[in-house]
Amino acid sequence: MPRTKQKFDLVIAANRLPVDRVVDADGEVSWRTSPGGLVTAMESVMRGREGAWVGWAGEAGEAPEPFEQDDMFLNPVALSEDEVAHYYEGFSNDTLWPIYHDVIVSATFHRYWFAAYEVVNRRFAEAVCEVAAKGATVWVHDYQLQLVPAMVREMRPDVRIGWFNHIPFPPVELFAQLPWRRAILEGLLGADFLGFQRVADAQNFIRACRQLLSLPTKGDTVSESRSEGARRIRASAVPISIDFKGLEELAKQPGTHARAKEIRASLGDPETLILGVDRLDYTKGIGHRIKAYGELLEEGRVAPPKQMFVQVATPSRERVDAYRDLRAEIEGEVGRLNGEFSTIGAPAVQYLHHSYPRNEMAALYLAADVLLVTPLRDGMNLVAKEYVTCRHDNGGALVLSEFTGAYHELHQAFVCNPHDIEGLKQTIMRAIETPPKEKARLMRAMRRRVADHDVQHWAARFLENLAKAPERGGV
Ligand code: ADQ
Repeated sequence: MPRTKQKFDLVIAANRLPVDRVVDADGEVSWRTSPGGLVTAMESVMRGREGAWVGWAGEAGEAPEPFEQDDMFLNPVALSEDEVAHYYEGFSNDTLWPIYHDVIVSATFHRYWFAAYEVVNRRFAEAVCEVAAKGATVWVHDYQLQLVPAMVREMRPDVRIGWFNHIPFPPVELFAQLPWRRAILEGLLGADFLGFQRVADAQNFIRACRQLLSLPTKGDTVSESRSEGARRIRASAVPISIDFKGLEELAKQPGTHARAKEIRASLGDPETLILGVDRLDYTKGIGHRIKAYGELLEEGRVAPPKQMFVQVATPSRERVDAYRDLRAEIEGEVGRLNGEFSTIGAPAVQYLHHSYPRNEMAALYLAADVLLVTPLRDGMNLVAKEYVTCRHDNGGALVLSEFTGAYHELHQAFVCNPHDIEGLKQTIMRAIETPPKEKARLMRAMRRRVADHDVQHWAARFLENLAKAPERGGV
């Protein structure tokens, strides 16, 4: 039985709905829109259209009834406890995530995880079809939903289907390890347009279709013939961004400036405040960064309280073994450095395992003289873009790994290879020591790039490409 008769021209499908459930003191349940970039981007494209969002509400068990929130229709998908463990923590985060991030940790393969992934993807596809108007545009997000495009196409050949990958797409040599590689490629080929963060990601996908499915490819398109006729599918780079205007505005508020000052003061007004902000994930290169910083401390090239290092590590995926191990490893190393190099009132590494509201993040960015972004592999890395957006004073310096999507846009960063500890140490020192005038020039150029290519531009560009596929979109 369909739970709703309402139909929409634009349907978004993502693992999570853009809302969090909140229960007030009287036990009253309500929903709060989560302040992500994706929501802002979707708000901009949904203006003037009838839009719906399909996703999981974040708690195992029965799904809430469809509801409206901030002018968006939300169609929740249910996940049982087992499905959360097998589809989400298992296949998505312990099979696909490592394979798609260069196998930094080894991937785990279980047939029953993939079985759950298929079941859940079908449930998402059905929830999409339930709310899609005739000829609607369907935009599927990310690696958790790679089978959805073909499933939707099978049920609803009338709709236009796009998929965007927020994470890298691996080289075929790594992708080929997946026992379910064929099913995944065929799932994705149900789309009209596939968007990736980097040109290399799109090329990896095209190469996988050619080598593993023996399909003809030409430039950025793959040709596929089914009984219903031949189709051409386009795959290209549409790098994601952030809400530049919204975040810059927040960073300009006097309250944010006052808080940034307060943060510096509470750290003893160091000469240089160095910051790291990441989800606690093994892809982010937090260990490499701490190793490099530890050696700089040992060599006396940095020392508290003159240089202070703040590492914010957001709790993440704590039920997956590799993440528990990583946390223990990072916290052990931070403890060792603090035992050795802290002085009373001045820790060598100030480590914060918390989530913060957006205004606190903006204040941290404003307070930091150097931001360290050192992933071993990262689809884009929005933290880098957020930092330059907040630096409307043209202050600060960005150290950026060449293994991020952001590296392909932010050419004026202090670029590093995080595996090269010696090189990373030198880059950190350069970021600290480069004269402010030169740093301001670099920052200005990076800010221009993000301002011109914000998240609203990204969403419009994706939809334009989807509308024109298999031809190129003009935006
Ligand atoms: P993530 O791997 O989560 O995203 P990232 O792009 O850096 O990585 O985004 C993290 C977001 O979380 C940022 O908006 C940041 O401000 C926020 N955040 C981090 N720490 C926080 C904290 N302690 N408190 C509050 N907020 C915090 C995936 C891919 C990326 C890709 C994005 C978007 O892995 O490569 O850039 O999707 O496509």
